[in-house]
Order: sequence, then C-alpha cells, then structure tokens
Amino acid sequence: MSKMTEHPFGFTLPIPTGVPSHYDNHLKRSLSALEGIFQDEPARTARLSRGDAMVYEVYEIAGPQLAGELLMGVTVIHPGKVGREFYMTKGHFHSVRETAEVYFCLKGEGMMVMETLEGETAVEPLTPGRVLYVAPCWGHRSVCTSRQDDLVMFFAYPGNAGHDYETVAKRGFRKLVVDGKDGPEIIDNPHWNAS
Ligand code: S6P
Ligand code: ZN
Repeated sequence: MSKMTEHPFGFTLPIPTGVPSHYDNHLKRSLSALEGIFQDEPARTARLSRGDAMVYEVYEIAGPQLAGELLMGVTVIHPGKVGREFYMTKGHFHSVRETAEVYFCLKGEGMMVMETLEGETAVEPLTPGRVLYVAPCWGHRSVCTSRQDDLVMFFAYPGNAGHDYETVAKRGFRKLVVDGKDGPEIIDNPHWNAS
C-alpha cells in the first residue's frame, strides 16, 4: 500500500520544451508499439519497413496512486502521420471513471478528442497557453496536428484514476482527426465499434 506524499515539492518546466527538471519515468511509444491504434494499418507497416519512428513520449512524475494525490507529467507528441491520421496517443478512459484531468498546452498545435460511453463527443483545440479540463467519465486522446512542431502538454490527474486502455482498443474513438484539404479535419470513425 503506497503512503501519502509527506512533503510539498517543486520542479521546473522549461517552456517550450516542457521536459521537467525532475521526472521518474520516461515512457516512449514508437510506431511498432501502436498496432491497431491507427486506421490505416498497411500504412503503419509500410512506414515500419523503413524503420521505427517515435510517436510520443511521456515524462511522469511518480506519486502514490491514492485518492487525494495528484499525478503529474508532460506528454510530447511528435509531428507525423499514419495514412491520413496525425500522430496521437493511444487514448484511454480512467479506470475510476469519476476522475477528471487537467491539461495545459505548452507548445505546438493539436486537438484533444474526447467521448463518453453514453455517446457524447467533444474535440477541443490545443494551442500554447490553453488549459483543458477533461471532465470525469470522458475518454481522451491527444493528437498533434502540426507538420513540424511537437505538441507539448503538462497534465495532472488523481492518483487513484488508473488507466483503461481496453475499452479504447475494442471500440476505438468515435471521431478521428485527419489531414484534410484545408488542414486538420474531424471525421466520423468508419470502424467505430460499440460492442
Ligand atoms: C494520464 C494522462 C496522460 C497520458 C499520456 C499518454 O491519465 O492522460 O499522462 O497517459 O498523454 O496517453 P496514453 O493514452 O497513451 O496513456
Ligand atoms: Zn488520462
């Protein structure tokens, strides 16, 4: 059983790189680890045949996974596409559904794609300085829509939230963000699966 954090602490978050002065874990998600996330699987494997590519990285400041605590970190999504879809995170619901999350965009351009299990959807822009409140019960995935810049976001969420990736792996998200004729476009996911 983890203990509560006993002392306040601080760290710096140099803008715009966002790499925290202190972090405990550095997670890396490359194309090879993202099977089934993008719609165009042949495009992913074709890209992989030329070598793996880093899609996103997460700098986690670890803490007790307890209600009342906050877990913080920074997500960096690199620019790129698989087929028409921009690079993005796997996306998840929190295992404890009644837990929210705050994102603060430090750099880049992107979108947060969100939905509830009941069928509501929301897609919010992410630009430097924008704060986004992901309400309890909303699944969330961030997407980097810039062609040249990383999307960098600070996040904080309850220590007891946990991550449910399975629901997203089974259903996908109802909305996709693709590279359209006049810039990023939000379209319905033709393969979204309610089961
Ligand atoms: C955790 C929070 C972020 C994401 C990160 C990567 O609740 O939302 O730390 O974990 O942006 O996304 P994902 O979907 O791969 O966990
Ligand atoms: Zn989350």
